[in-house]
Amino acid sequence: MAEAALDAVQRELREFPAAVRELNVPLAVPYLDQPPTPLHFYRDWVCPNRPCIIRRALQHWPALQKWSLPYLRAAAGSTEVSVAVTPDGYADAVRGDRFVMPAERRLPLSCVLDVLEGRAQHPGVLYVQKQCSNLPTELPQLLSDLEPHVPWASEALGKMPDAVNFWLGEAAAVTSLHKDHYENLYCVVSGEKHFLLHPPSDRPFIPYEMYTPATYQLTEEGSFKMVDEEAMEKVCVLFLGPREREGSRHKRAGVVAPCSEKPRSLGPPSAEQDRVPGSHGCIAVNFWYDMEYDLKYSYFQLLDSLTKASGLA
Ligand SMILES: O=C(O)CCC(=O)C(=O)O
Repeated sequence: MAEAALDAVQRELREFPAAVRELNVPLAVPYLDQPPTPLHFYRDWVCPNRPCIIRRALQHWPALQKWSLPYLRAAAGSTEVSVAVTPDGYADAVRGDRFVMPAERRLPLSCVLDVLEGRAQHPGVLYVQKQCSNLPTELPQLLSDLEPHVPWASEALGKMPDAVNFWLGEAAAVTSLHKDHYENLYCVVSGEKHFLLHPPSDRPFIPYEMYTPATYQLTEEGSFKMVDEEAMEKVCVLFLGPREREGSRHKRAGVVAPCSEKPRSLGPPSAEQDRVPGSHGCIAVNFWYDMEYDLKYSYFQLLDSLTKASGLA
């Protein structure tokens, strides 16, 4: 009897992602030709947890005309920034039985620009990506090139952003599958970013596992060592690498392919994000607005608990 109940729960969970996608997850992320009003933004995108790509949303930002690698060098070249350095471009990624965080270097922005422009070499792959409002804290001289928030989003959400982050990296720098508890307005100022998004309803097919945390250390000779973070507890990480996606369980499900990609974007994913590769030297800023911990969040937690309890993923 208990086994029959477990089978039934697992069957429901397996069928759930496809049912949700059929009901309201479009295969491609829709484009808007202009920024929405706060009301439309909230009603059509935030409330139903739908990502969108908004064209012509940043036209009035001086950054859109100004920001290039030479401009960043002139405006902030001597400023030290935190740079994530990895051997292969994957920060916060699963490697074997470890969850590995990048080595963090403080480097003048000009060093990163030298590498991006091919004037110098640095071991590993560089990514300026510290997600603690690194734009105002590390590069305040760039702030006058953009707005401090996205007014129609702030009005829709009834709050100001918690963090404004600056992203600049090599093409090989890829952000791994993860989920943030934020509404994310991601603004690509120069270059291209590809986001692959999973709706939260895909949870039954997205495996979370416990991994020992470790950090890359960059040695004097320029090689990388993986060092365990002994003081840290094991971390629960979702991991869906290319190999796992090919795995039979996911293949059978037929639903784990991410739903879309967004090359140049401004919109709230409200969703799990898959790998995020960008073009070489892509310059982006994103605004994180704290999300509402409403009934949708609780339903997601229930889905998460049922998925774990039934041993599905
Ligand atoms: O641009 C990236 O590499 C990742 C962006 C991201 O993870 C985020 O906006 O939360």
